[in-house]
Amino acid sequence: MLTEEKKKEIKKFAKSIRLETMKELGNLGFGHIGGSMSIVELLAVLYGEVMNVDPKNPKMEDRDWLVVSKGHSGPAVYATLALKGFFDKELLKTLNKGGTDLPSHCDRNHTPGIDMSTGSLGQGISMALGIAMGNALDKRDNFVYAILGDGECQEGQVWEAFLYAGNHPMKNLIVFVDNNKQQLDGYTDDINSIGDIRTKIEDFGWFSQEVDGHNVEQIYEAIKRAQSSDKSSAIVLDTIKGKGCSFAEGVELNHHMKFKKEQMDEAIEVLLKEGDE
Ligand SMILES: Cc1ncc(C[n+]2csc(CCOP(=O)(O)OP(=O)(O)O)c2C)c(N)n1
Repeated sequence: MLTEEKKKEIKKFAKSIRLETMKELGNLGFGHIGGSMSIVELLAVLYGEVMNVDPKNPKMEDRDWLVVSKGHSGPAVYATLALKGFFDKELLKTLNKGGTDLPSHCDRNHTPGIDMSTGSLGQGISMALGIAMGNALDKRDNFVYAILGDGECQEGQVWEAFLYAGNHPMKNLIVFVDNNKQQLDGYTDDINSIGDIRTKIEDFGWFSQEVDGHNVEQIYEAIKRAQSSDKSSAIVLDTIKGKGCSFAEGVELNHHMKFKKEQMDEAIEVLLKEGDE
C-alpha cells in the first residue's frame, strides 16, 4: 500500500509531468495532446515508485523496460524522463524541431531512457513480449511494461501477441491499455468498437484487471497484483483523453491539435490553480 506521503508525492509528480508536457507542446503550437495527457498518472506511478531505472545509466542491463507502443505520446514520456533526470529539461523546448533528440514519436536511438522506437501502432506489445522472453531466458527478474492505446487494439498483431503470451505466460510482462475511448478521428466505439477489452484479454489467458487510470493508488495496487501473478498481466486504464488540459479534455478531435499560445497559457493557469487532490 502507498503511504499518504508517497501518494501525495506521486500526485505532485503527475502534476509536474502534465505541466511540463503542456509547456513542451505549447512551445510548438501543435501536437499529440490527447493521448499524452491520458497516461500522465500511469507515468507518474511507474517512474515515481515502481520502475527500477537509473537516469545516469539508462541502458542498465537489469533495468525495468517500458515500451510506449502508442509512441505518439512521446511528449508526456519526455517530460517524465526530463523530470526524472535522464536529460536536461531545456531539451523539452526542442520537441519535434529539426535535429532534435525528442522526435514526436519515441525513438530509442535518440532519447536517453526510451527503450523502444515506436509509432507504427500495433507492434509494441510484440516487442515487449520479445524483450520479456529474452530477459526470462537470461534469468533476470526485471519487468517489462508496455502501454497500448484502445484504438491501437484494433490492430491484428496486438491479438497475436495476446494469444501467444496467454498460451506461454510471461510473468515479467505487464501491458497497460490506455482506454480513453477515443482514437485519431473520433470515438473508438463509433469507429470499430473493442468492446469489453478487459474480458477479451482475460479470455486470451491473461490476468486482466481494470482500474481508474487517473487514480495513482488504484494503478499502483493493480501493478502490485500483476507483479505477483504467474500469468502475463494486463491492466486496462479507464482514462479521459486530453485529461487536465482545459481546451482539449472532452473535445472529440483532441488527438493532434493546433492551438494558439494564449490557449495553452490559459490551460496552464487553470492547471496550476487546481488543488493537488
Ligand atoms: C499502423 C498505424 N496506423 C495508423 C497510425 C496513425 N495513428 C496515429 S495515432 C492513431 C490513433 C490511435 O488511437 P489510440 O490507440 O486510441 O491512441 P490514443 O487515443 O491513446 O492517443 C492513429 C490511427 C499509426 N501511427 N500507425
